[in-house]
Amino acid sequence: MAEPSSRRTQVGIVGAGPAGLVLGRLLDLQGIDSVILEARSREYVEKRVRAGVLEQGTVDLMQEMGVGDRMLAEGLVHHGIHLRFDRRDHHIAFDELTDGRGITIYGQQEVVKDLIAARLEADAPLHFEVEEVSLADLDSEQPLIRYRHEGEQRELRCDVIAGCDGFHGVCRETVPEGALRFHVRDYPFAWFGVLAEAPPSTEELIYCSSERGFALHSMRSPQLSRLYFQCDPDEKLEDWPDERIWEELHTRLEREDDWSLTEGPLVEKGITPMRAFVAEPMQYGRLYLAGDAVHIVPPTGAKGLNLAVSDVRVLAEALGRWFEGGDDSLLESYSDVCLRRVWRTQHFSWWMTWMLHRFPDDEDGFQAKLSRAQLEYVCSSKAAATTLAENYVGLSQVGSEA
Ligand code: FAS
Ligand code: PHB
Repeated sequence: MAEPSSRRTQVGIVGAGPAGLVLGRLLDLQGIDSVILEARSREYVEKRVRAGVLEQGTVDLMQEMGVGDRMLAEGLVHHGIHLRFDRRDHHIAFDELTDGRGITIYGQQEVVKDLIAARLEADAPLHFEVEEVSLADLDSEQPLIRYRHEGEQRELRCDVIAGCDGFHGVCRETVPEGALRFHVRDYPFAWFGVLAEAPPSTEELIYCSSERGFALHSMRSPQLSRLYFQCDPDEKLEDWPDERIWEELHTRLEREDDWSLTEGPLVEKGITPMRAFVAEPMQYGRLYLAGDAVHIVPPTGAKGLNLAVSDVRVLAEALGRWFEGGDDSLLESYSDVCLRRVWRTQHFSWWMTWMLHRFPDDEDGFQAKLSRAQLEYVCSSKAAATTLAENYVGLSQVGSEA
């Protein structure tokens, strides 16, 4: 068998989702070599419909990285959200509660497209459709990535490896058994998500708690609505014809006045399980895990993508200090620094989820009463509303974060 072709780089990055691509860009801007290896095709990753909300910090970083022009032109800047219950709306005004911070609606696939374009324009290595990725020598000073690409077996020697390959990737699985601790919560429901060719029926997102369960009216553009509703985790797409989907959304999102939800052709449907997951620590030897590869948050807080970006901001700064001046202090504390924000985000996502969803095992309605009390408190107290607002737009600092 032919010898595998081998080369080396400073940082081997597995995965070209938001985590891998932002890390690659941040390293490139510091003159640090990296190679990104992605299992899927470029077309697939640029079409994958996922997150939609960018925190202020993510928006600012996109601009600092020189990839924010299309986001600024096409993204929808929002200054608040609506909480809807008892068929009435309560506006949470982010700008008034957080010295002017807001969010931008800009699909994850658009972020991915912009970052891929910048990577290819910089002529930095990004290989799609790689196969059989495996890692070795993680506790050495020259960890190794083996993979197949274009029919050829290859080896990539690195100074460090960044595991940015998502929840189902290989990197976390490569860490020897017993070296990681896992924290898991599976929620007793999922989200049924649709993308509709219909102008949004609201200027800003509507998070709705109804007797039949949670519903969310989001969007992607003035022509595209993104909608979700809470469903059983074992729901099947084939049991939901378009008519039934719209009927459920109309029922849950109903408002006491003549507001109505505009329908349109459904161009994407999917069921996303609701789970919370954290692996600790987020590093092993010369492997650093980031994004969904090491944590999953329920999407109620719109945090998944933003948390992935927060991880790699820390990692890029740590690698810069180490390659530049040999200072490995931030690399040593990478996991501790990131986990403070990870757990703050887990708490906020859990808090939003229990406040807005119906729990199937809540026979005596005790949980529903607590959720209602919390909703009413958030809608009547500036202090409570500020808690939601500052977490939703993204905290600039968490605890004693460096
Ligand atoms: P990603 O999963 O995005 O990227 C990992 C990349 O690694 C993928 O491109 C994958 O193909 C690649 N990969 C995997 N295994 C590999 C291997 N062996 N070799 C090479 N490459 C490999 N978050 C929100 O905030 N709001 C939402 O509405 C929302 N909806 C979601 C819906 C779904 C179905 C899913 C799965 C997630 C959703 N999320 C949402 C969370 C999502 O946005 C993630 O937080 C975000 O994609 C995290 O980015 P990464 O960590 O880069 O992981
Ligand atoms: C989305 O637009 O996809 C979205 C918005 C807010 C969330 C989750 C998803 O909390």
